[in-house]
Amino acid sequence: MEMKRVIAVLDLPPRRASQNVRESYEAAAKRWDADVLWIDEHLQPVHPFWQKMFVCDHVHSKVGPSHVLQLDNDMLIRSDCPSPFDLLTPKNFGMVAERQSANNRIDNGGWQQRAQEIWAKRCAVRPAPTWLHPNGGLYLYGSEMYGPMFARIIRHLIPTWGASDQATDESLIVNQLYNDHPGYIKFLPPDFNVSMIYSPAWAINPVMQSYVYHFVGRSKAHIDACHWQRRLPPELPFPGNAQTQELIQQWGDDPPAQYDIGPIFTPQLSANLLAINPDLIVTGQWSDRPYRLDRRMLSHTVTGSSHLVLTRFLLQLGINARRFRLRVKEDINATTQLAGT
Ligand SMILES: [Mn+2]
Repeated sequence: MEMKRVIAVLDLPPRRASQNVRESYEAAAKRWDADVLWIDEHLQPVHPFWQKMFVCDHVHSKVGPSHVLQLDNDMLIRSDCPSPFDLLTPKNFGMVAERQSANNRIDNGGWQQRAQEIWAKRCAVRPAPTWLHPNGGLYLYGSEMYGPMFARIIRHLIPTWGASDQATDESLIVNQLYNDHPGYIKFLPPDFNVSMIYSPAWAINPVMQSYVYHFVGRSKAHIDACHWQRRLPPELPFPGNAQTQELIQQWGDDPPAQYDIGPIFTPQLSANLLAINPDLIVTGQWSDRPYRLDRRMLSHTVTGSSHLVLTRFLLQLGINARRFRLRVKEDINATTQLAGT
């Protein structure tokens, strides 16, 4: 028999989940053959970061051995999001990397390193490598395999006086995982937990451009306005882009695997196409030779600022830039290079 699948959500006052969050989780559970367990009473009289460590055992004792998707209550799941339960077995511990913004440090230092080292010292374990730091909104694990690991984390509660600083749950979990089950840490695609604090342009747009949004910190203000249900035809993050409308008409139910936008300028067309076609690869052409450039690039050529157009274009695609391929045209005689193929 297949193991039970449970979406477990700590939903504590005073910050209960809003209506659209509830509906999007319930709809996802239905599609994924899972149950949602809303935990609306405190599991222990400790900080909510520490209560996250008690969720595994709570689910196990209420439901039995389960494949658990532990979610924060400030996320939205788009109605076409595939099942993360199908991507990993219950023996794996699945999470999404905290590292999500090219404007932040992407080396192995920074506050994550400091946080993991401080918690490692407090708990007398080895600190996990910085780049393993997860975004704490989503964890996917089997309750049987990881119950004992969470129990070992909970043993640190009293000796550390229940400290709740330094990315508490993320650091505690990643350090313990690294010490106990290093071979079982698996990263889900970033689509499964896109931090809205690192994607401010996505946060204020009501049309979701990926599968799971996490409204961290200040970005929570935008959660109520966000549309998790896809419509027919699909809503566009940039509805004013006529070229997208034409392509949607043309493609119908059968979009191509790849589409070329020609010279890179503004991101609206690419952003639209990538947002509504989760498997589409978009290609585009770039050159820093003035005579190869789109006419709209004239002022950037004159002012020597053409690099800003490319940088901005890629940044605005967010994590969907993974599905963008840059064609670089060096000059008239050079062969077209298609990166990644
Ligand atoms: Mn959260």
